[in-house]
Amino acid sequence: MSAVLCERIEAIYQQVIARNPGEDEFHQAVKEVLESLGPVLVKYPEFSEQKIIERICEPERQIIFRVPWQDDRGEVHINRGFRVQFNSAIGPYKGGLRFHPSVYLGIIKFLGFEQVFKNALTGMPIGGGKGGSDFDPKGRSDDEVMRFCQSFMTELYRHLGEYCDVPAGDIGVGGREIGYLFGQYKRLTNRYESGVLTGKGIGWGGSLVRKEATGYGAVYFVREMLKARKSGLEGKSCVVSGSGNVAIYTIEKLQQLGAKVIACSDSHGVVIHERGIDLSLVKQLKEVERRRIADYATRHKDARYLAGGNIWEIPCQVAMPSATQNELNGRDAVALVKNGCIAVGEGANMPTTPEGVRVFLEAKIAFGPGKAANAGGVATSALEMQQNASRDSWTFAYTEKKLDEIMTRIHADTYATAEEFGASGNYVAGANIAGFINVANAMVALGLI
Ligand code: NDP
Ligand code: 2IT
Repeated sequence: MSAVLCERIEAIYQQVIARNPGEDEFHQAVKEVLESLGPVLVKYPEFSEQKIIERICEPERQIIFRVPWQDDRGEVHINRGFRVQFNSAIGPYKGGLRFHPSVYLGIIKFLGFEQVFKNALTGMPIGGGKGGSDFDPKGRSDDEVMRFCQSFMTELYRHLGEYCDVPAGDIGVGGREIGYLFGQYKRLTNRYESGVLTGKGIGWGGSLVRKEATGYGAVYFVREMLKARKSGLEGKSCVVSGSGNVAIYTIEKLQQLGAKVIACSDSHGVVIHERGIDLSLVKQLKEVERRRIADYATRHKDARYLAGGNIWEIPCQVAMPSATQNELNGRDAVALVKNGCIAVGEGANMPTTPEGVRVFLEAKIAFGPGKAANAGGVATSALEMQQNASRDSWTFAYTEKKLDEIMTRIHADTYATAEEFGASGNYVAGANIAGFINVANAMVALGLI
């Protein structure tokens, strides 16, 4: 890359920092993509002329709103709601909603930015967006969660639509929340508009495999990375961080493909079970009882629980960070590589810090970045939209096969793109470049809008 080009990209990055002060996660996500784009600008000068990078870093629309609600004792609470409609060049805005106390604009913007490229990689006609709230669902009753969701949707509904913006779940938003949100949307609009939300229940417009899709898809991506290295998942020891939606179905598919998962976690600690994680117990604790993972060890006497423990210190061959952003740092990456880890697949969004990513790339282990590895969730959301549009519903086997084909193709595309742009084996570069080119071409074609 020429010095002039480097300077130009650095200047764009500095402008992003200046225009979006204090939004560290957003800066981090932008930097990682911009670092890959030098060779793209050399090949496609029209992207520079049209200022595509500058435009892609600026969301098309950002909505911030008050969400008042009452708890079961009648006390009034005020939360903040967000929806960042980042880019609609290739389809309606599409991306999840996150309910977690750590949510602020910088988190939603980093997630929305990632979503733009991830969605483009799926090959489906979906633009990028993300939303959520600093509401903490932990310890709240179903009634409280319902009242919150109804209040949240009472403002958000006017910005949504199957041809405009289609939210889904993310941290703290699963089937229960999507139900309450869809119910309120339906009531406010007097329309049974199934395609306005994805992750719906089976029986009211949902798709089979959507619940499993992110985790299953991440495992398919790792399977493909290992295949490219003439290896496979059979018999591999794995650790999976988190114990939410993505982690649970990552563990399920790893086990189905003959791997052995020895540890998982939640925000309080890590559970280690050398003879293999008992997934039905994790599902019971997390999906049914909504309890802490610590309870796992009280029910299995040969399992160990480490309060506040670090899951990345456990020796394994495959690591799948599936909890949250920046949960795996440079030191953790060094420990994993030293202990013999050969593959990392990011089920979560941006779980590895930039130092961690550098360690993995330098060690030349198979590293699948979230944009590519966790795209199975949103891809299956797009399959749900297809079923809604055609008023059809597909079988589990048919839908899962489509998911597998999509993940296999994303792997092939990111691998080939990395090769083409002189970054052989680097899926970070491959994913950033392939996703960017798809969106940038559409933006050029649509003119200056
Ligand atoms: P869930 O809410 O179902 O589960 C989240 C899990 O991560 C829980 O075990 C939670 O522990 C843990 N976690 C969350 N925040 C933190 C934190 N700050 N520190 C430590 N642990 C934390 O969410 P999902 O499984 O849906 O999402 C997990 C990740 O996957 C996120 O990064 C999300 O953006 C990403 N993702 C999700 C997709 C989806 O379809 N759901 C699609 C693509 C990516 P605890 O219960 O203790 O908080
Ligand atoms: O990060 C993600 O891709 C998601 N949370 C899923 C988004 C979606 O619209 O299914």
